[in-house]
Amino acid sequence: MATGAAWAFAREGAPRVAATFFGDGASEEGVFHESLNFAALHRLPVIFVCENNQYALGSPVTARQPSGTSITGRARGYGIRAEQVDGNDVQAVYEAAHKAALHCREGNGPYFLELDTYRWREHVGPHWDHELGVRPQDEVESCIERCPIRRTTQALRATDPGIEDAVAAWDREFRAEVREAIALAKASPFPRVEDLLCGTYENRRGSGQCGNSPTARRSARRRSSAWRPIRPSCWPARASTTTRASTAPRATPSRASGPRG
Ligand SMILES: Cc1ncc(C[n+]2csc(CCOP(=O)(O)OP(=O)(O)O)c2C)c(N)n1
Ligand SMILES: [Mg+2]
Repeated sequence: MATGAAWAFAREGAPRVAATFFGDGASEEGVFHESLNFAALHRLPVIFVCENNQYALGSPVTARQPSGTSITGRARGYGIRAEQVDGNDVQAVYEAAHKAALHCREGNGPYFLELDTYRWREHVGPHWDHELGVRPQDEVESCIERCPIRRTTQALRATDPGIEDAVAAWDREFRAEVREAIALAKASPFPRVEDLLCGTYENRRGSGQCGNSPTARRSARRRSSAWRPIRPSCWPARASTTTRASTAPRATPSRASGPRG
């Protein structure tokens, strides 16, 4: 999508840069290579940011990619300027991102950043997974030592000892924000099946409305002539389909069957 957006910027001569963020596992998808090739060929203003947290689900990068190779190296193979950065060093990431944006704005084509970091917990959810044998506990502990928030806080303290009050205020503010987000999520209803494709296809009006609103219904009618999204079998049948399908029970999303990734 970012490559497409960058193509549009380039065609329209817009002074804009697209950026896309994805994992080390995502870099093994075919579309990754297609996008890099296309962006390099057309010198598109797009920054590819790979957050390499060393795992895809519970599978380490060393078990998935040949030794002696790197994701940055693969990007360079397409002739793209690419840099591997300590992703847990906020200042280094800032400087690399600045350089990447400048490179794109000056019409030099795409830029690739591989940010080395680490995922402390399981792929989806709040639990530790080293007890399940996914990875060794000492690996997790040594990576926690590199916590980017702690490192940045220490760096700020070193330059300005008077920053302590501000740090404590940020801590309170962010913890309150997370608590509120959790409370809001728990109090919210599950999304409706009708909203499954919300945001998947272009909403020409850009209203951002989903589901069963008059605007969404109008835009769905307009879309239906141009796009034919695959209807998942759990969807309620359309009135015009066969008797068997139209009497099929309507699927109700539940926690157990909700999307996991
Ligand atoms: C196109 C596609 N292929 C496969 C999956 C299944 N899947 C979900 S997450 C995941 C691993 C992603 O790894 P990574 O990009 O490193 O993300 P992380 O696990 O670090 O969050 C896979 C294979 C998917 N959701 N979509
Ligand atoms: Mg990953």
